[in-house]
Amino acid sequence: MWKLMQSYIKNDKETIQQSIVNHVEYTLAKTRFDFSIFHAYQAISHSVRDRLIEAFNDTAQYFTHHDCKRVYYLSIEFLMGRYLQNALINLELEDNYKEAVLELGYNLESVYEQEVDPALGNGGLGRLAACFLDSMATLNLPAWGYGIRYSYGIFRQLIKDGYQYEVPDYWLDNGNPWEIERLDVNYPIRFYGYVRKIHENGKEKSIWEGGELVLARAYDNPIPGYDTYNTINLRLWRSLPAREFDFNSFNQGDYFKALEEREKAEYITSVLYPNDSNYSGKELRLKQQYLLVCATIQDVIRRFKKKKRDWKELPEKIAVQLNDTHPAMAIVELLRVLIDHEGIEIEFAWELVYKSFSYTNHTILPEALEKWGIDLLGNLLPRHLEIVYIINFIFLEKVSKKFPNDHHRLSSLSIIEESNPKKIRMANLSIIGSHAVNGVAEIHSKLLTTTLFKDFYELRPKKFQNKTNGVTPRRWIRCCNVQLAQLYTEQLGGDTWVTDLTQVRCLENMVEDPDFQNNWQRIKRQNKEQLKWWVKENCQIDINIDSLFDVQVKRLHEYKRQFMNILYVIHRYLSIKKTPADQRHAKFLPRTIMFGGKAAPGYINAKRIIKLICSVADKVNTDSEIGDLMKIVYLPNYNVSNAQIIIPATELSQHISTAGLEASGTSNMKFVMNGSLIIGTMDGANVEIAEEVGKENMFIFGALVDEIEGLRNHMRNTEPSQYFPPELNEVLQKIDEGFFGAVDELRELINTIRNRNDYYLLGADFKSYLEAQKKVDECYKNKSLWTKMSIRNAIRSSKFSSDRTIQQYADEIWGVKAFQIPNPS
Ligand code: 26Y
Repeated sequence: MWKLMQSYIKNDKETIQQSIVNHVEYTLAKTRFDFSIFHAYQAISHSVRDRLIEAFNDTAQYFTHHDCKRVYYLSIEFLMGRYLQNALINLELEDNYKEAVLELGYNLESVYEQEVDPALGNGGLGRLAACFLDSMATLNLPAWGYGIRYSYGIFRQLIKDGYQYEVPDYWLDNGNPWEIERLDVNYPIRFYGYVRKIHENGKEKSIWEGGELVLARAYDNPIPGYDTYNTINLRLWRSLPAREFDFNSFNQGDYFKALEEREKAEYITSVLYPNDSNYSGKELRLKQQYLLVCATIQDVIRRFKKKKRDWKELPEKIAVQLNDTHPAMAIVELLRVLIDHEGIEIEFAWELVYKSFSYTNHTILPEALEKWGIDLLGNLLPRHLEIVYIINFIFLEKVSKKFPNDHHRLSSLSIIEESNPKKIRMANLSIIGSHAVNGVAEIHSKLLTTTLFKDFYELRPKKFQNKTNGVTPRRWIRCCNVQLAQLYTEQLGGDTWVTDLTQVRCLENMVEDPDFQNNWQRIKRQNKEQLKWWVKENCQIDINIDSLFDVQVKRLHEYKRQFMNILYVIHRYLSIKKTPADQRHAKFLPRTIMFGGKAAPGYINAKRIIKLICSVADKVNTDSEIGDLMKIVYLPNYNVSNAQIIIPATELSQHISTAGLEASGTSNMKFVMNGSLIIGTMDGANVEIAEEVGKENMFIFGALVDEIEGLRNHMRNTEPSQYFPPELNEVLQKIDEGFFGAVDELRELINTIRNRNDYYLLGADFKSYLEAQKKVDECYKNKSLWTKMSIRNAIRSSKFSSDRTIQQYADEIWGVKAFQIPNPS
């Protein structure tokens, strides 16, 4: 019988201090009489980790004892951000530590700053996985995340002379107090080799052998839930040389060569690919994917087999969620293990597989869809290629029964693209191998069924679902906006809103309350002060605290249209210049326009957009006629920690993608929760935000998704100078004349929208963007109106809690129930 032991750890101030000091002395081997803030951070983290580990072990035991169905969330990226504050808040120990640490001579907030950001992700998809872990822990779901422990996370971005420089992010330099290295959890991973066929009991058997072996070692990262003792796990794999020695090379005396070969194994998990929009079929990337998948499936099966049971129970005991197609080889890998190692008949094995898997799509951009060349795949994973062909054959047979002689349909549904060379379409494999497929916002899920996956939808309409994204209110309100959190707690008479965000809706009756409005404004102002300080420190620019803080932070991409934003900024600048000096302050409201985000290292146009923004910033910020009417800032190295400062300080945030192209967006949700107003298009989750907060509380503009095709045709058939509004032509001409310098590269940039190839329709949306901006200015003049709109945005945003999202996944896709471990204290 499972029994909960009394917790060994006390959380009074003295015990906490003792544990910190012990770690200083015995873990770090530093003297307890004099230690730096960095060592304080390390010792505090170890002390918090001790508290996590108890709960972590108990939770694992509890799940095993109850033999619950488990969820495995597979993702090639987890963009976790800093741990310490989040862990303390989820354990409800922040106040205890604050006091304890202060007496030891340190301010806890400064200690937080010591932590490097574990940035094992690019952007939206990786951060979503991190929010989901927090919600799965908080909702007491028996869930684990599986990913890769890259030695280098996303690069650190430096901006020099208006150009982006990429610096490697060796985040493990100072060790990682949060992880638990599992020396005893190592799985062999094979690459290359060949498939040998043998006959056993009249049946053909496939044996994959030869090639190279490496090991995947587990590193566990405890994830505490909020207001629960449950603590789940993020298991990250690191590649290591296999233990077997290559005796041949050693015996032939080529000792160093043999060692060199071994060292190569470590390279597999060394670096995160910094591209999130343009697929390129690199072998190393496929090795990373396979390592994740192969180690995870071995781990999952080992856990399933701990108890003696029938294979038919597999889908009742496991649910595997694929975060996009990156881990989709798991489908083939599980099938391979079942048929080749466990000797299960393929039809039955296949049923077990697709009932266990589900797949989330995050983009409809064709250039981001994964397709592996069959040569590359067949060379690295020969048995998997065979199995893909078998899956495809069985699947297409069924299709042709339903749609005889429909070759067009068959070729669009096929896993194999009949190009030269042939390619494996990972999205098709993922759909065929899953019982549920979902998009990440209503409009995106709808587009999947009507465009990209139309043929699949016609085949199995019930497979397709929507799960609108969400973000965790723990990190994105409670941690990053402490004062707003306090206000909510005071007003609602408790902090249960942190796990039930729908409660803040009750504050609707406070919208008109002048005291509440004042508090609201005071909090925003303090957050603005903090950002002002950050900007001074990191960009050496003084910004006007009374100006409107206007922010666009996200990965640089043409479809996200940072380009359109800066073109508008130029227009605004030119308009100020044209206005007589004595009328400028009456006519224009001061604005601070901030941009931030990384460009993929090889994405030339994205880098040109950064250059344009910085060139305009240079010109405007040093123009004495402008003064503090306008400042432009490029916030360097946008990441999770900076976002926690930027988002609460923002008054207007921009989500202005061409309709149909942003699957969801998640920062839009974070901004709204923190009382920012949105200027945006009817795209991604903006559409649902408008439903929740009311269109009248946003600045919506631009073409709708059904208008895009018509506009593109119009654009291709019209002279750009005629189809562009005059304001845009003027701006483009200024850039062309060299008004902002860097003529050659900026001309290349503007040529991407001239010459009838304005694919992202900046020209078509520019006019309505100008009008929306005008409304922003009018509205900001009326402080009380703006404040009311801001409050309404925040208190109507509860739909976008990832708790809601995860509950829907649990009920409608995974079929898992909560198991809450009783609190021992
Ligand atoms: C294959 C490779 C080039 C690749 C690597 C990373 C392709 C895509 C990605 C990442 C995509 C991503 O982050 N997508 C974003 O996912 C968010 C979470 O669902 C969405 O909110 C956002 O709209 C979408 O762009």
